Amino acid sequence: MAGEPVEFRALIRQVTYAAKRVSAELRVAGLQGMLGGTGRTNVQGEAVQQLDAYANGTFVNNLLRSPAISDLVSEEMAEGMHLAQHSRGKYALLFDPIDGSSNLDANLAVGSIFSVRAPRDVLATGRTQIAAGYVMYGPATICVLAIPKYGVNLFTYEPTIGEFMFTRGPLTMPSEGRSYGVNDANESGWSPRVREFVDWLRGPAAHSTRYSGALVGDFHRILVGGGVYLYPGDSRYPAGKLRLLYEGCPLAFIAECAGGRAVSEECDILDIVPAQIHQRTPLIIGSRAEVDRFLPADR
Ligand code: AHM
Ligand code: MG
Repeated sequence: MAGEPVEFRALIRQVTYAAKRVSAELRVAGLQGMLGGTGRTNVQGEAVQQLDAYANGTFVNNLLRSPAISDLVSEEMAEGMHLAQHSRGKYALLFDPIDGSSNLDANLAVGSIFSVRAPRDVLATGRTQIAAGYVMYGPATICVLAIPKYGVNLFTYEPTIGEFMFTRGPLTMPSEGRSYGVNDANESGWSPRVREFVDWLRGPAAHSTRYSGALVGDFHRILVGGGVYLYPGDSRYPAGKLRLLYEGCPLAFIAECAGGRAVSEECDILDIVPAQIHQRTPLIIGSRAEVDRFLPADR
């Protein structure tokens, strides 16, 4: 990132600093009474966990320090936040502070997802993203960062010195894989096309099921090993469950940067023009072979 503007490097530093604080809190949350819910629901009607609130506050407080950031959009905030004191900031940061919150109480992997845009592009297509990444809090805390000029690179957190160290990259997603991830309890509410696709994955394509309940973990498995993750529309969530701006778009940007693909049930995720900040989308993401089979690229 040596050639990037100093403001961009400062922004990434603030994001990774917030992630280090979250990583530290996750490690002791069970000892600090920080597991379990807050008793509140967020704008999406989902129960807010104590760690969702902690992580959101940690990201916001750190990002407020960066004059480069003029706008924040978070899964945990009903409205976007415009920082009048940084109105000349070049960037908007859109983020999901804790992805996979239902894994928290079971001490399973969770993540944070982020997307960097110009402030004027918050409601433009995902192709306008400047960079995107995620942090996965698993056995190791890792950060995957996609910047078109450098590709997709992986950094591992070294807690004894408190730094994310370059580990490998640029990463290329395998063109096909052997596993798929979907919540098959929703099968009765899927469209015939989704059912047919999952039948193909289970049958002729002989994929194994791998579904952890945290998109970041399931996507990361596919980034390194190939395959496909899907959360299609169903009868409970006709427009899909996942959010376009801070889940679908950043992961689609990373997938494309690594040679993979991400689609809704109609088009490429990065071609969708968002109507509002908490918009949901179906998401089918992963290796080209599987995603092209679901929605041919030349359709
Ligand atoms: P969250 O950001 O509120 O945790 O919701 C997103 C999560 C994804 O990480 C995960 O893939 C999906 O929701 C799991 O949903 P379900 O429990 O319906 O399978
Ligand atoms: Mg999420």
